[in-house]
Amino acid sequence: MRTVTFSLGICLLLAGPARAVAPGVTNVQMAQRTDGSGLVDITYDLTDPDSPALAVAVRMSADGGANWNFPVLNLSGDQGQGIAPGSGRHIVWNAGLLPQALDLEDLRVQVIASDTGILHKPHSPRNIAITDWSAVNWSLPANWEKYARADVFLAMAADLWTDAYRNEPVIPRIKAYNPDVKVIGYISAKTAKLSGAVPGSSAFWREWFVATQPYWVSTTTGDTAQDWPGNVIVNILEPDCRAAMIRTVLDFQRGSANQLDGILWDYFNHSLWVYTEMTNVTGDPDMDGDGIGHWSDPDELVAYRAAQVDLVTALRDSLGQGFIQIFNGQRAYSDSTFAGLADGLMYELFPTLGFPQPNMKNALDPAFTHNLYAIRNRLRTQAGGPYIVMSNPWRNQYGDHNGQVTLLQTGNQFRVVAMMMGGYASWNSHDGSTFSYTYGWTDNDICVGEPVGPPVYDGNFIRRDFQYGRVELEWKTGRYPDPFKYKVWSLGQLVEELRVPYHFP
Ligand SMILES: [Ca+2]
Ligand SMILES: [Ca+2]
Repeated sequence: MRTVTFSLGICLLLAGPARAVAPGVTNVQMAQRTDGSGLVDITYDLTDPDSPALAVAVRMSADGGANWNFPVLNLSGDQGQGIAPGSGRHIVWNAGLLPQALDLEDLRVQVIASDTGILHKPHSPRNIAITDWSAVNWSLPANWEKYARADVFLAMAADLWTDAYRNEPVIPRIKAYNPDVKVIGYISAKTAKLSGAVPGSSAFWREWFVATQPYWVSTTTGDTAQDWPGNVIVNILEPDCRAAMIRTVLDFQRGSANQLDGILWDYFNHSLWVYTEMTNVTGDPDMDGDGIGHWSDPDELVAYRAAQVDLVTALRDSLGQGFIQIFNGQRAYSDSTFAGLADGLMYELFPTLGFPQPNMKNALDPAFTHNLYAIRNRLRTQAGGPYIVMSNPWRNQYGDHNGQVTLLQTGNQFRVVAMMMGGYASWNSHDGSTFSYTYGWTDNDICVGEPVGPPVYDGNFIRRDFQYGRVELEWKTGRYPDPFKYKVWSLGQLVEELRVPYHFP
């Protein structure tokens, strides 16, 4: 006997910023049929005078509306894409299909409509990051709503702060859809772009170029040091250089309509990293000017690492304890003292940097010193963190014995890791371009509520239970890109499985 009890249905009108007419949802009702079918009818009225078709998603709360994280499964009818406005729209929830009986005193429902095609389905735990460093058109209202879906958004600070958007409140518009999203801006921790030499280029990179130009690093042969074509290395060993960098960040953070929640420092390694294929620069960087190249100069390396600490501390002194600082780069992956300065870490080629082979297995191995659980415990919490973001722009293609190639969603794989250790999985569009960080989204929004305990290890298996479901991981090679099989269950129903070569649903 399955019992489903409802006390209340409420509606949500998703208030959008000024634009064309936003959709309206009213008169939301939910009623269980009394014929023993286990079917539940959800009805609502949908208005939008200037949009013929809307995207409609449903959310539910089992705790009186405190959290909208109750799984929404087995819906049919007027939900999804292409729903025409009208009264008496009708969704059928086949609760009777669930393998697990429900006994809910106070289940509430929200119907959320979008006229830009975004389905605001629930995802819980809140562990979705979006990394997008491409040139996003922030004039498009559809993009405000699209990026608002993430819990953490790693944006390009220079784009949000550039002339076109400096006075346009893009971040407030994103937050009108999701006040909880953290918008983190990419900042270079060690270089300036030569493109900033041109007045009229990006306002941020222009000011950054001018402010740091007196502190460019020379090589042992007198060349201008670059770590990547078009990126000159600036001398963070110089206190005035660090001050110029911080001042530039403050200028834009305070002078822009777009106030970031934090920045991503790109990046902090134990020593400089320079792209080895670069042919137009001779010699090694020499930051302290003693004629000894960076990597052969122990004093310089010590000073370089101390300068990183000073950079982070100076920004915290300026913008406060609550301003998020996420570190990219390998130093914090293994330097626990340095990690203690960070609110979050980014693994931009997860899990291939920082974890020895088998890399994915070591990332989740409590016996490996720098495993993700240990690292998470080293980070600051004063700014709402820790935020550990796992990203990877590489495509994960599985070729089976018949030569059939399947593109796996790496974000879905990383989400399993994020669910185990309380991190953030980043999806990528995998548009095929090399090394591009672009918006991707899961093909399967998962909702299992909050974790109810730590992961449980048993041989080759790891399991973690959540309020409304569980995740189960079974090791294969432990090596990315084919480290493990997994299953995710929600209300007793299998909602996602990776069992190469199958990908379900
Ligand atoms: Ca509309
Ligand atoms: Ca030197």
